[in-house]
Amino acid sequence: DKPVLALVGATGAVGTTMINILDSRESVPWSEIRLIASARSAGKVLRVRGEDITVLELKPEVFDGVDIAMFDVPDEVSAEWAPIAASRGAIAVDNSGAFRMDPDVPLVVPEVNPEKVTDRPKGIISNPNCTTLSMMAAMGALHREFDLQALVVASYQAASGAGQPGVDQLYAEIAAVAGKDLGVTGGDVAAALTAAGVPVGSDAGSPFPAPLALNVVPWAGSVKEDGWSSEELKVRNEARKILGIPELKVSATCVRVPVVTTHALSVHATFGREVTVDAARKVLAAQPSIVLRDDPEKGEWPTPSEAVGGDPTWVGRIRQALDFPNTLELFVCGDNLRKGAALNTYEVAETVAAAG
Ligand code: 2RA
Repeated sequence: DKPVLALVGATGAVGTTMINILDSRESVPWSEIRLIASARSAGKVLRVRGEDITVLELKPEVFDGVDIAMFDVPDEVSAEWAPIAASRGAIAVDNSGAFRMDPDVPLVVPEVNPEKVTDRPKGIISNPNCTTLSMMAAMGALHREFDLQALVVASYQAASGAGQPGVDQLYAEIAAVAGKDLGVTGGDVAAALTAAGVPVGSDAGSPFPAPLALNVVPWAGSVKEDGWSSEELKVRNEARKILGIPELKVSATCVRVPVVTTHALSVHATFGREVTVDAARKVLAAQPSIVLRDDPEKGEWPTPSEAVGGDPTWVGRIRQALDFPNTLELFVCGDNLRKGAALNTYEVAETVAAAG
């Protein structure tokens, strides 16, 4: 019999993208798709693959008969409910941060470590953070060929990484400054936002600690030791776990930019084996989930606005670092709601289903 799939968090930003992905699949391996959300959203009717489905309230019984339950909910909701789903016999594929670094929970990117889906003692599989995930297909392919040793990464993260509130905030900020001549300096954006009644800073209720319109903010996530952000540590720890290189040297700086959706990363990658730009291009071009867009003379490189809404990771600006042997510079763009979240979660669910 075909398995039963559940989607927990069906009405959120990632849940909505998940339904788009289900709709766009030519065929699906599920006998039933169950939509689950908090009491507030329960009872809503959503159309999935041409069928109206009523959203069920998150309760232990809704997992009865479910084979695979995808979770797109906050960390604390996953921490409580993924084990409940597992205790009811479902395999939970969780997109929160609750279990990613748990040694008994695999952290899976199907292009990199699909074999890990069967190694799940807790009945839970984790999906990586969207920032890490945006570069994993590319780095996994390059690692297989050239033996990755070190990564220095700067992210350019979109507002929707902070969910629907992040999207709403960026649009409100853009509306507040649009059509205004703030002068050659760009003026005092914070003052312009405050004057327009748009909150500035976390204390005022913005998902961002500083104005994002006409600005970049070198911060994402929460404060960790020694000045690091949680987001930067996730890039390091998750990259090591997914690639299976516990000693991988990683240093990241995570930056929020005024882009609605699609994270970009500037990557400085050092390899143990000799690598050339041509060899790297060949490896990347052979990956079905990667679009190579790398012809600077023709003005071709990846940008978030081209990558958004699609499944592939876009890679370009591949250069041999001038002063670092066996080191490449590259620029990667990936839709943080699709491959960065919903798509990878769904691909993990498909991989679990295919593994039986
Ligand atoms: C962000 N990576 O972009 C986070 C979301 N998971 O804020």
